[in-house]
Amino acid sequence: MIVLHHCVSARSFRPLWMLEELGLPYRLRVLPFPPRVHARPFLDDNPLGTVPLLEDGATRMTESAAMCQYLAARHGAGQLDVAAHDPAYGSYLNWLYMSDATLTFPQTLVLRYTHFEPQERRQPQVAQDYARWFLARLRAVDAAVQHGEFLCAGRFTAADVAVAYALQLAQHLGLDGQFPSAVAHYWQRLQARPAFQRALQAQHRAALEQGVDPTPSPDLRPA
Ligand SMILES: N[C@@H](CCC(=O)N[C@@H](CS)C(=O)NCC(=O)O)C(=O)O
Repeated sequence: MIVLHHCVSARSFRPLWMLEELGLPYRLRVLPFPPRVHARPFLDDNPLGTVPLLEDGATRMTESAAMCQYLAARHGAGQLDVAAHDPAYGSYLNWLYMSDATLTFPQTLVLRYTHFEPQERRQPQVAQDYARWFLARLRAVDAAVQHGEFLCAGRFTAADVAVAYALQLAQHLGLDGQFPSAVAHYWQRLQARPAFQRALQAQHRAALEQGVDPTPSPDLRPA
């Protein structure tokens, strides 16, 4: 049984949505955010204290985009994967890696320096600069979805799941109003997928059952 350690609407939403898309059995362990403060024993499972942590037998992974690639390749029966011999393979990998390194990363600075740091350590200029940086990087997504429904291979793949989390986070940060219209439509199409909706419901239900605040992690504000 795959075990996914998760915080509500954190990057671990990527593998959660993948598990729902692929219809795989899994156990969802919801942790309060951030686990390194509110769930100290989790540091024994993942010394980084970050989510996601995915356990699949002896396999343990801590990078969300890599998990999307792994689940598609190992458990997807070709469904959400792009094979190495496919002409779209390079593009597929590029989107997977871009999803976190280029699209989510700048937003974490926005979140941190607007909301998570104590008042005296907040940096509005840093937040503004990295919000602009993220929106500029969205040009790549915009160009890709101007003429196609999905990012690569002419179909929905794990790369769409990985990139979508950057759009989801941007929505929590209130940046979605600045999405170019093709990106806004792409984001709407993704949210309409039944597996996306099931993943939202699964995290809410599991949080309540496990006594964790179901507020999305990016919306939490330290006291
Ligand atoms: N590159 C990693 C980043 C993991 C990460 O930083 N996760 C955040 C949640 S989105 C986290 O757990 N933060 C808590 C902390 O840094 O203590 C990935 O894509 O999975």
